[in-house]
Amino acid sequence: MEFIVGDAKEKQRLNQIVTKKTADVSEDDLRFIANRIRKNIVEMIFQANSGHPGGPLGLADIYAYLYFKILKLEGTQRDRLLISNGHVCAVRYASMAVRGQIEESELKTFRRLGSRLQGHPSTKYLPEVENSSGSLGQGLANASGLALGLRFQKNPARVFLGMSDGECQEGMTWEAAMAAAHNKLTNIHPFLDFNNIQIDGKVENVMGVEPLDKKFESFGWKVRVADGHDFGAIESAFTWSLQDEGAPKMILFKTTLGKGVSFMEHNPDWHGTPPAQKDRDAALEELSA
Ligand SMILES: Cc1ncc(C[n+]2csc(CCOP(=O)(O)OP(=O)(O)O)c2C)c(N)n1
Repeated sequence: MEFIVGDAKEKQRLNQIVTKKTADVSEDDLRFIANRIRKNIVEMIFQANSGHPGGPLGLADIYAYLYFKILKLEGTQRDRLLISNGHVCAVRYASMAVRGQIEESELKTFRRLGSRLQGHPSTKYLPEVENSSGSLGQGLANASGLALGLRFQKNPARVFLGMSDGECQEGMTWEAAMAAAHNKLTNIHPFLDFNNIQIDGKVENVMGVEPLDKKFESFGWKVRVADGHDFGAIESAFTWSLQDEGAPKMILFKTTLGKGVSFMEHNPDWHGTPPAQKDRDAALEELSA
């Protein structure tokens, strides 16, 4: 496997982890995986000179957990992972590469014409992403429709969905929330990137969405708020979400935009700005420390 960033020692460690049984993947392994995902995110966006580093870096711990502890990726009963906040797809592609679903070298094609790894995910180019997205606010409706269809077909596949706080400003999210509760969808497992940042600044200043927990509860959902950088909290949140309690469940993951790269953390400027050479060097140095 050719790496786009990282050394032979890392390659050896990754090879060991990838061959482990899911139950044997440790918290230390997950930290290593999340770090590799972060390095790939920085490098691929730098090489493309275009993309969104902030959200993906903030989601790396959750995606490391999903790809190495939860997701079954093969067959008709495979888990479906959809992304509603399509602009964060670098974290998805980087996770797929670290898991071995695609080659890490393919990350170099991110955002290029004709690449499978478009700047917003497209099933036309890469069917593994399960849904095309980029227009915010559609994911919960996509996932709910898919979950209903699977239920009709008596297919036990689980539908995971990445969402964001910024896109809760979209009305369609709330129509879907109403429909999911009405249909008692317990085979959808949405998790929301609750970093209080969007394209133009803090969500609370652009158009506040709080209290998100109470809003989803009032639509008939069960809600849990969890630390999106604590693997213990991530594990117990997904374990909770996967228990059928007769109503859809929403995980609100508190995350830090830009997590792991100190000068990007909490800074909305890094929502959609690629790192320049000096930023890329500083970021990779920090992630390699
Ligand atoms: C329907 C729609 N309106 C506007 C946009 C432009 N847009 C792209 S990202 C973004 C901010 C979304 O907020 P969030 O997902 O919370 O951002 P992040 O946490 O990743 O910084 C906006 C408004 C869009 N992609 N789709």
